[in-house]
Amino acid sequence: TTVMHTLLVPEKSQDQQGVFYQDVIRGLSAKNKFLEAKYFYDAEGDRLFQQIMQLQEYYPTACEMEILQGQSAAICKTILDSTTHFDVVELGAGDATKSIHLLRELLKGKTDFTYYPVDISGNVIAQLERSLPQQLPGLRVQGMHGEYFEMLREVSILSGRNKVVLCLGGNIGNFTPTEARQFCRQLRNYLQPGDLVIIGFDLKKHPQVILNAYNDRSGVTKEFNLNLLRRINRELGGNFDTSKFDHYATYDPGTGACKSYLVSLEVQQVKVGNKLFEFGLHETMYMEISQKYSIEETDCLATQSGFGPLADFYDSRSWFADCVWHC
Ligand code: AVJ
Repeated sequence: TTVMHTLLVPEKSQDQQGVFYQDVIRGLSAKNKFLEAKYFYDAEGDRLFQQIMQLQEYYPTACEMEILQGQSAAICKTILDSTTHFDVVELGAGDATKSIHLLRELLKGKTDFTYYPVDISGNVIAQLERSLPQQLPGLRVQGMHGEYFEMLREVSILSGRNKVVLCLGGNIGNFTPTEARQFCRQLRNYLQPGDLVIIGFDLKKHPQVILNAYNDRSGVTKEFNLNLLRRINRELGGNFDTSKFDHYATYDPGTGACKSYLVSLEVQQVKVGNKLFEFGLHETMYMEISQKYSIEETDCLATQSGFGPLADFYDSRSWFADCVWHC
């Protein structure tokens, strides 16, 4: 297994770096330059996102925590009214600090279920498998390290029960509405009648509140965006000078799209690997969408992707919703 390990691991990581490289080249070659937000999360990006979640201006984490701390009993009842023979799958489990409240409640219900946290980070999964059984004695944890849909397929083989799929944190906001519909349809295809999903959505609210959350005064969100340029420098042999880029966030209350850009502060050339890219003065690079929804729009998304809305849980300000849908 040592040989397998040393042979296979570098090969895999090289291949993943290959995909990263190709995605970056494609984004920088486009007429309107862009980079993909999924690449924000290297170790430094994880650390910066942790910092974002502690910002005064960044409300979604606190909102969803309030929902799960305060209403897990009600969410649990909604689940138990719908199915008693289920396992729980969490897509993008992270450190499970939110879902732990729901898991505790489900354990109290004396239902015998397995918790399958899915994450693309192997570290995250190893950590959860160690810490969760200590925090919640009696919880059966089976970590799944890999891509969401591949892992969902594996869970369907392992579990002969209904699935309760958690997709918390508002991560669905990183999809455009069209992509979100595709994602939900694909999710629905992996599920069966009797299964449930619980998806966290950041809701439309005063536009200034939203803009401030992605344009914090201390500049952590700017660093979070610039870190992707540094990551390209580190991993792909780039030479971005991050002092020559500004961060620009916009929110359109009409569409609910909150978008981030980096703006080139001068005419410059940037090298990535052996390729050169020209930036004009004030040319922008599109970095991320954080889509905001009304509850009518989440209902519509459910229906359009083959789910039925069952119950919605809000924080006290109705800034965020955890939506329970059935298949
Ligand atoms: C991890 C996608 C939920 O969109 O609010 C935070 C990422 N980007 N600040 C979000 C993010 C800038 C975050 N999600």
